Amino acid sequence: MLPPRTASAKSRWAWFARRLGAVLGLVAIGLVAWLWWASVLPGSYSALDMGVADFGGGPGAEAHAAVHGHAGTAGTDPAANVPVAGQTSVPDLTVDPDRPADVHVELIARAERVTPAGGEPFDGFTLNGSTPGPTIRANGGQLVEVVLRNEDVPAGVTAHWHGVDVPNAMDGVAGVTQDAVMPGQSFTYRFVADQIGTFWYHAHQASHPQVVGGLFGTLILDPAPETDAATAVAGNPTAVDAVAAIHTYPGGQRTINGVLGESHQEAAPGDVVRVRLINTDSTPTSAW
Ligand SMILES: [Cu+2]
Repeated sequence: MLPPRTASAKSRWAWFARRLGAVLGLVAIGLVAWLWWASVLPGSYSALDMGVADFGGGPGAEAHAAVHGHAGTAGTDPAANVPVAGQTSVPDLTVDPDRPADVHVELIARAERVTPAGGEPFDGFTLNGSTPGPTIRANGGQLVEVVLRNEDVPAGVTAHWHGVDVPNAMDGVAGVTQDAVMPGQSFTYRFVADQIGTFWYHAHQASHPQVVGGLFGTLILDPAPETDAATAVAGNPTAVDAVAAIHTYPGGQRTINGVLGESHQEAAPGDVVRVRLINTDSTPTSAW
């Protein structure tokens, strides 16, 4: 639209100035909107795609960056895994490889149709054919060795020991402390049970679908028989030691140890009952 022909030169100039201001304002808003949009997180993200390596600024960082000059595959390319003075590579943070295992467990991860007891089937995951996976038990001071084999979980798997301080290479964080264990591969976890208590383990690769879908189990670390803690437990005998892993499977199926609804634990009057309650969901839960 043009300014009215009868308008004076001055008002014509004001008319153009107003429109120019409006156009520049729109351009500025568009630029800000584009910058905002370009800065948001990507629509998809894979933990396998490690992006640009950040070597920090500590001693040897520049040499390390030079050795691992390529981004994104540090630790996966044996030729690039060259030790640098003053630095320790995560895969080297392990327990003594020569120490024999006290507890040895094999876990086989599969993608399959799962029907929890009393529930509805869904496309989920199992460890050794069931979910939850087997309960792993060890005594304080024992070396726990778990071989995790991925039979056919397409996205790959890992095992993370929830709440347990393990050597960093054993922490099971795909893309950070190890690569995901892809179908046909295996990874051996070894750690010493230095903490006593009730823990659990779960997949830490594509964690949301995998943990919800069944890749988890419980880990019970008991006091070593000769310790004060063991004496305290012995002095207060526990007649029943029950594990209650609470988990919500797809479709909102609330379970205890993989079974829908109420679970009952028998005990005689006067018995001391220990219930190891584990919430394996990522939301708070009520228990009574
Ligand atoms: Cu966890």
